[in-house]
Amino acid sequence: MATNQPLIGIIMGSDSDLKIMQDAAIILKEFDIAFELTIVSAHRTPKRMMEYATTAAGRGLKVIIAGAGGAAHLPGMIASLTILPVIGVPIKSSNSIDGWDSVLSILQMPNGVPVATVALNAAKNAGIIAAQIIGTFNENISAKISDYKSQLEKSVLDKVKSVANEWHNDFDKK
Ligand code: RP5
Repeated sequence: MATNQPLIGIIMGSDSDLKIMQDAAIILKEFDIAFELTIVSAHRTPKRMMEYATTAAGRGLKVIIAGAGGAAHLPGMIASLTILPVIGVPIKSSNSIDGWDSVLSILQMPNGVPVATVALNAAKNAGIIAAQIIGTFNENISAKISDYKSQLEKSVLDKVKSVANEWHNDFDKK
């Protein structure tokens, strides 16, 4: 990408979330999209959370990816404080009972304050959605997403071939 200005903010409630949230960063690097990554805790640093959310759009961010576990209030509170789209990543963390607590805390937002919630621990998918949003106004990025999807398709079709070679399947004889 031509600019180093971060377009996506990746935030998480604790450094213990990083092993999951780094997947968002890795895929954004693959797409060559500038991002910033930091810890913002809704419960332990509420003033920092307020400042982060209320300055995000003005600092040039276009999307925020927020991950948290357990009583996972960070994505929803960030969404309440900014006009930017917020993608929530529920994390099965040390204080999470089984992951459902994180999923429901992030998913069940009230009308008017949505958080686009991905699957449990699915930070990679959060990164892909964020890239797709950037791709709506950046042709360079949308071309990269298109290539990524073609690669996904090819990798499955390669597996189809190898399965067909080993196992009889009329569907693949055409
Ligand atoms: C949440 O509590 C964080 O997002 C993290 O998932 C969880 C546990 O945090 P630590 O106790 O590991 O710092 O707020």
